[in-house]
Amino acid sequence: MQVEQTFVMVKPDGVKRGLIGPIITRFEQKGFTLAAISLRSIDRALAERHYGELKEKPFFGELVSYLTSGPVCAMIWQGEHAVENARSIIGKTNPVEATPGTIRGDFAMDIAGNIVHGSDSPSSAEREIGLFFGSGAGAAAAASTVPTHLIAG
Ligand code: IDP
Repeated sequence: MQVEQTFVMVKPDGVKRGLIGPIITRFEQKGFTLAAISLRSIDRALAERHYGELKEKPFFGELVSYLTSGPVCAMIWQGEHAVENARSIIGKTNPVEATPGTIRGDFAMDIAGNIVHGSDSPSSAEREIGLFFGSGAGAAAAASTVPTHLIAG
């Protein structure tokens, strides 16, 4: 079986509120393996590329400002059906609709501050892992027996 990877990011409000630990715990409890982690700031160019699909949305400017408002915690998590399993424990985009027991259902109130991101498909995961960790990082992390800890500016 090929291990699937997904890209997960604790957004600035999640970092500010001290939720990196509880979010990591949820992923570990579910059965995921942490493959890489990086606490870092991101600039507008990276935020715009990450959310490029949403650039026509009326909230795009607000979204980019939100994402660049403080450090984020970028992670690669791996395991079976990693993308779908991550989306399932993260919960719906709008915390109002997110079921209690999901991360957004338990920790967030508002769609503009929904504290965590998870890739929506395996191809998005590959693209986002490349954007945040560099191309080839996913394969290198998958081949490693210990998490790859990366510190970036
Ligand atoms: P997802 O994060 O659940 O995959 P997307 O539709 O890809 O959902 O939206 C990306 C992010 O854009 C959301 O997580 C949220 O932070 C933000 N967002 C989505 N819709 C709105 C909105 O109506 N107002 C403000 N921000 C929004």
